[in-house]
Amino acid sequence: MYPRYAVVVLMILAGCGGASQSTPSATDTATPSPTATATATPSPTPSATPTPTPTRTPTPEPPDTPLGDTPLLVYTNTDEPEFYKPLVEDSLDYWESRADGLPYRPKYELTLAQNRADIVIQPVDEIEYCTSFNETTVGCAPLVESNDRVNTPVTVEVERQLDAESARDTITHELGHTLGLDHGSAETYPVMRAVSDVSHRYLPEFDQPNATHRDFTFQNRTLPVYVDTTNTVSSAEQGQYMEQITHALTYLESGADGHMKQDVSLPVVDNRSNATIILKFRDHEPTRLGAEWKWEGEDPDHDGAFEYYTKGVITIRQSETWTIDLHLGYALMSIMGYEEADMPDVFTEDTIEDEEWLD
Ligand SMILES: [Ca+2]
Ligand SMILES: [Ca+2]
Repeated sequence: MYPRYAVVVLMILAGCGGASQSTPSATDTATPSPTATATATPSPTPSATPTPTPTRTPTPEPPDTPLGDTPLLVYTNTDEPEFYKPLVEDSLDYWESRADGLPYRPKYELTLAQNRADIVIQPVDEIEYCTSFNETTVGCAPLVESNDRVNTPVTVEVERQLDAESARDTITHELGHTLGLDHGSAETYPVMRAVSDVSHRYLPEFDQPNATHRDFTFQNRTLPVYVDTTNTVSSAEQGQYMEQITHALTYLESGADGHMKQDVSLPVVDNRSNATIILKFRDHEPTRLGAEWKWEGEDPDHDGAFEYYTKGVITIRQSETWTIDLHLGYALMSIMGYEEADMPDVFTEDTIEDEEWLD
């Protein structure tokens, strides 16, 4: 989602022309006449007081834009100039080439001198404040309208984790706000849409440990299980299946003979949408015997790997009902992040004889 605009700081530009006050020069003193008789000392003749020359007050020329005269100088405050420079150039070109329909005409120039900048492009780890912002906000800039007078530089924030295309679109969108465009302009300028899909790039400093490197692949230790036997298990078999399933779940909940490193809770639930684990059954195929599992997860650091799982789906294909608990236990421990070497032997022995295990 794009941001809304932030508060514009208004400043009155006061004219400060006016005459300066001259100090009159010292008065001359008349020399007394050299006669013995006292004569009246003539009054000193005051010198003329200079007339101050009024300074002409120039009529200020209005600046080309509320941000100042063009070209507006744009500085990007980043240690990744090679990433941002082409994106910023694209964004500036976008608006320069559409100047005719804009509230005022922009002309831009990149600068390497931050102290001369009219506009600073500022990549940030996170947008921390913006009008109407929320956690999905990826950019922020002030809305600068034609009659505004603003303190420059104005800052255009963009989240660093955006990939090149999303960063460019976001910078373009935010520059649109500095040109006085709000989200109502989206019909003419689609880039001004309030909400847009964005993509992220992987930045090593934001890396979080992947699920496969954590002790437990889920965030929560309670994994509700939904058993889906629709069209696959006859009502006559339901009891046997549930006995096997319950055996596997309670075995893991009780620690799997010391092999579980965490306390887990695996309640069976009636509602599929409440479940973290979905258990399904399929007909036995000779080449696909046993359990298959897959998972979904979240990738908050955008490195292409899940940091934690949110859902697991286990499908069991078996010819022997009595092996369901073994297949299920193995699949569950695998989804939770356990290697085979860390599982109880009964799950991994070549010849499964669990008649004794299930008692
Ligand atoms: Ca990671
Ligand atoms: Ca990740």
